[in-house]
Amino acid sequence: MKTKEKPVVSIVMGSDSDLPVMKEAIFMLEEFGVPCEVVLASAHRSPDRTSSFARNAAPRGIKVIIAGAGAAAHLAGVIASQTTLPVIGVPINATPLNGLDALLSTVQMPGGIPVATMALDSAGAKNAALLSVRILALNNQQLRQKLDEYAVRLAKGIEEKQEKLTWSK
Ligand code: RP5
Repeated sequence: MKTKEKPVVSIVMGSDSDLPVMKEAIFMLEEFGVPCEVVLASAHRSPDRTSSFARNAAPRGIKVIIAGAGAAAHLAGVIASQTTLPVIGVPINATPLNGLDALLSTVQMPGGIPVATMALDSAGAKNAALLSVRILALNNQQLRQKLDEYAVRLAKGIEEKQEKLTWSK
């Protein structure tokens, strides 16, 4: 998938079966007006494509990489080993191990190769996008403002829920 604007965030997925989860990251980046691209590359099934993607991301102007994968999820780590861009990993529940396999494979990187590992599944995909925005906002005042407004909306949402809250013993 390509956008009209030059993408600054790459959302990489190990399989098209990861899209229902990773679309949360796409939606969130759209909400913040951050142009992204969506790339299919598998650490195990297409290692050359993954390597080529990782090595060419920075020269193409990509600033942050989000990598979502399930099973023995080495995608984020393999990408992080071939770029100095920040890499955010989203572990996905895709096997009978309920995502524990992907979580451990993504989070437990050896010292020297960092991967910022998010929560499993949709919350992780959403937070990966928000973390990308926070990184980009370090030198983008407009994005910082949008993050502040987003935080206000979150807080208001809780207050509204409080108003509607009913309970009985
Ligand atoms: C991983 O294996 C993918 O990221 C996906 O989560 C999982 C299953 O892939 P499919 O068999 O659905 O293509 O590489």
